[in-house]
Amino acid sequence: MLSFIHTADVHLDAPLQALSDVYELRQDDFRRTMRQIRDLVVDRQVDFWLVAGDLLEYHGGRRSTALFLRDLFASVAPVPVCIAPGNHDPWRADSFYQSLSWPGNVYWFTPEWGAFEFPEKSCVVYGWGFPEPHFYESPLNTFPGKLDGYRHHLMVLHAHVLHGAGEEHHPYAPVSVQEMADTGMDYIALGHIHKPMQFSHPVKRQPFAAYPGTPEAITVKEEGDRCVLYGELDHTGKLLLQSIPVAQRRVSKREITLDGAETMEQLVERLQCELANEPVENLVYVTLTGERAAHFTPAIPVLQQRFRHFFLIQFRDQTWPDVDEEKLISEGGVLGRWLAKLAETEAQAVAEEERQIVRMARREALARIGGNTG
Ligand SMILES: [Mn+2]
Repeated sequence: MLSFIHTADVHLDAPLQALSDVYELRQDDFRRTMRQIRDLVVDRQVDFWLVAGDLLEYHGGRRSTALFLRDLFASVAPVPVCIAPGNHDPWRADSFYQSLSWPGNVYWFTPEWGAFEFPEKSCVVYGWGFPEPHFYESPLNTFPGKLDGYRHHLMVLHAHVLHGAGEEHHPYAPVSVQEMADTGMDYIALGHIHKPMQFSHPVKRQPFAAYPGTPEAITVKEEGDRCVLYGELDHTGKLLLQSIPVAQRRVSKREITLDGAETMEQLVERLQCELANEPVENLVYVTLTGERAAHFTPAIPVLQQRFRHFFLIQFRDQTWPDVDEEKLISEGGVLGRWLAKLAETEAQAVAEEERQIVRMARREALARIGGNTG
């Protein structure tokens, strides 16, 4: 049996401007998550730690963070740490990947295909790394093939797995599921896509490649549990994959309607009620939505202040005022004609999707008319 921990897309030292004053605290979270992954590697006594790129940013990555990684990787020795650079951390002469001296258990993949042999485990780990932030071809075009005489074959690769037609010119190493299957790997540890995803082998009908997703949320889109993958490969090549949550904090996106609130006090009370069960350590993104009294515009700075006990909370106002649409339309002014046109378009919409878009436009129009441009 062979086992591994698969990590990707940690994006240490990424320029996350939206975090403003909690940026360094988040960087501390990211490093803590890396330490937690290290503990999994040690506690589960895995054979490999596979890191599929976008680990430490090429632009803005700090020497101290590189030193942190060096010490962290040294602490799992002799477990091999196999790293394939991605588009955010390409294999460049002036990157810390090349300028720092790394412990002997760290194996770097480069723009020349690499194959590290571990005879005592009867395993080869193959990999390739980005030379530049963009790479328009499939790196698998130049894969030299499997080595003979080994039972297990693993690959580490930062790449964009193609899903449909028209994506062939993707700038981040586009590869197809068929190309991956043709390599004959038991498992391909992928990086790049921040959403967890597994790919089934077209013949064997079992997972053989996967994106673990970000282990700690980078953007507001990365909600809920964030994980690394633990994998076990038995002697017949059967693969077991398990997601293990590791994130320090979760992103929580909330849509909250004003529900008739027309004073700040009523609104704060409503939000207190809605957010009562929200853990304070989360990154909370609240969108205020629904109709509101035309005379009342929520004061966002007041909300930010009143809910500052959250680690991070951001409010966005997408409410629309209860302006009298029919009255405006009957008066026939420019605003009335705008609303009449939108109502007509909505009535004529054939597809539900089209209707949704027109409704969004109508809300936007009402918000502008009500003087709130969000
Ligand atoms: Mn990437």
